[in-house]
Amino acid sequence: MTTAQVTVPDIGGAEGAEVIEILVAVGDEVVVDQGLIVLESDKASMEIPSTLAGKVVELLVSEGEELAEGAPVALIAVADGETTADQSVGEVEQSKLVDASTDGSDVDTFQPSEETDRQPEESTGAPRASTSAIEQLVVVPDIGTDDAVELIEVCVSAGDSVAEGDSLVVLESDKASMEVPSPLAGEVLELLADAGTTVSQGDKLMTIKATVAEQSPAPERAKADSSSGDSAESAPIPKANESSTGSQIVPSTPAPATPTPRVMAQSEPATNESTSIYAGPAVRKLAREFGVDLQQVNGSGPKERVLKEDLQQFVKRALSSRSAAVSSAGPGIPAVPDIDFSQFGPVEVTKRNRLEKLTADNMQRSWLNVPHVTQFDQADITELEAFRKSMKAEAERRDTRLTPMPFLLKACSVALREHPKLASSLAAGGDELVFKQYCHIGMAVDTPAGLVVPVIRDVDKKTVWQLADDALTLAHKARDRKLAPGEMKGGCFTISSLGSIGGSGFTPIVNTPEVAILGVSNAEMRPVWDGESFLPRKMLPLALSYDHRVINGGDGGRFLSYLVRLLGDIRQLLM
Ligand code: CAO
Repeated sequence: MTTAQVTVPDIGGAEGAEVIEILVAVGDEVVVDQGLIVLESDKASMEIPSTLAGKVVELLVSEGEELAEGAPVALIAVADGETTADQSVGEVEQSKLVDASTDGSDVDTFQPSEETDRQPEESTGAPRASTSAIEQLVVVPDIGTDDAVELIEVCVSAGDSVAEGDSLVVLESDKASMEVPSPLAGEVLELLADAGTTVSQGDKLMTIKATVAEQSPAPERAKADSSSGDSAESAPIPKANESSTGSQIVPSTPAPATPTPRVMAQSEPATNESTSIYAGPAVRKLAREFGVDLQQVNGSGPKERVLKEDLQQFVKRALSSRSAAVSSAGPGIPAVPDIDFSQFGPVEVTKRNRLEKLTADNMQRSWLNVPHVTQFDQADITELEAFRKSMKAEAERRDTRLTPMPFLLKACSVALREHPKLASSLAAGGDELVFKQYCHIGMAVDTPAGLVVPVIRDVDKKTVWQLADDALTLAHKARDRKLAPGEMKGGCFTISSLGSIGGSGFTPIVNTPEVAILGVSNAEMRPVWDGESFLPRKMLPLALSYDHRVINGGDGGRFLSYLVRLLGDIRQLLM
């Protein structure tokens, strides 16, 4: 019994190919040409067959490992006298191939003749070669049917350089779709078939100017010394390599090349989840590396073929939605799945600006951290409105605008003075409450760029006219994007007024680290029962949202009722 090593043969120039599958286990009996492992490069996947018959003694590779030509694959124990260099000559088979080229005529061009049969080579040494160029016609291979099939994609253009194994075209029958790989490396000279046409076996696809290696006699392979029991290396020689090397084996007028098609998808039930989608080997490899299930990726290529760009987009989207979820939602909060809406109809995607993204983060942080409660009430502002309107001329004379906002600001400052908890903030991880001896109130402003909240300072110390000026100035600055960062800081409480926009009510989100916010909706005339009759009154809907960790229902209710009273009789603001 002798132990011999099987090594990786010439794999068509691939610098490193990944072991994606190990097909045998230690102790298995293998025969010559039986697949040992499957390698995948960015160009093709290929099975590395055993060059020896015997028992697998040791596997020298593991899945995921990158191998290059000459790397040891397995140790095989062979019966004495069985190990011959001739037996060790094997072929690399493209994995997942349809065996469409069993007919010798298909591959005549690349099959060594008796006279030109490759001599056994030394160890893993590739044949020494020089180069020359020939023009090669590529035709449709045996595709397992006599019927014409559709050419659904031409993957190359004239002038493109292709490596052996690169996809040239994609064909589709009613049973399966398959890639036709380039049987040789070279430059595409001319395309002879268009996408959308139907083709049959033997039809011309394209011509490729091939750069072929002219093989010079290889040195004799060192034979295993079976009597001494030493290990001997044997490197299988890939069929793919034969196809592109050796001037002896390329006729002066080359016969058409009939590459072996690679099945991409079959209409029959798929045995593994990724076989029922259209994708080339490079895309499949990439998908495996990223752990992406190709079933989830929408293909934008012909016949929904998954392209590399589709995969990149998918990964990009998955990463951004995940990082957004982790950064703003924290661990443990499941991310909302990222949906490709184009699967339902046409879409247009626009970038969100910085302000919008910042607002989104702030909102989500607040929503997730603060247990919100919202209370509703209505203030009778009939008198306030009458007074406000009576002061319009004066407002114009002062070059300002007297909307309900300055009255709301003033009323809130008075209500906050009476109920300071509503202007407090939580600190020290919830152990302390900070009461502020100032009264700065934020005012939400709707701008074309997004929502901003400038802060009006010392509201309690200002007159209604001053507050009207401040509100007007800050709203203009916000819309002109001229607010300084300091003008948006330090608020104790926020007013968000949608009154001029409309709506009868909404639940605002607390602007943390504040603990309460007032939502103001559209004031309307309503019939109000005074105990004897219905009276037409201008009613202002108010909604108070608060942080229930700090403000309980009683606090909120008392604050809101007090505010309603103040707005109902603004003379109290003087008290
Ligand atoms: N009910 C009825 N009318 C109202 C009203 C209310 N609650 N509030 C304001 N109005 C009236 C004003 O009186 C004014 O009319 P007149 O000129 O006849 O007096 C008109 O609506 C327009 O007011 P305005 O919006 O220009 O001024 P404002 O002081 O009321 O509001 C501002 C200023 C900056 C708060 C407001 O323009 C704004 O941007 N609001 C949106 C805030 C927002 O988006 N909040 C949501 C945040 S959460 O997504």
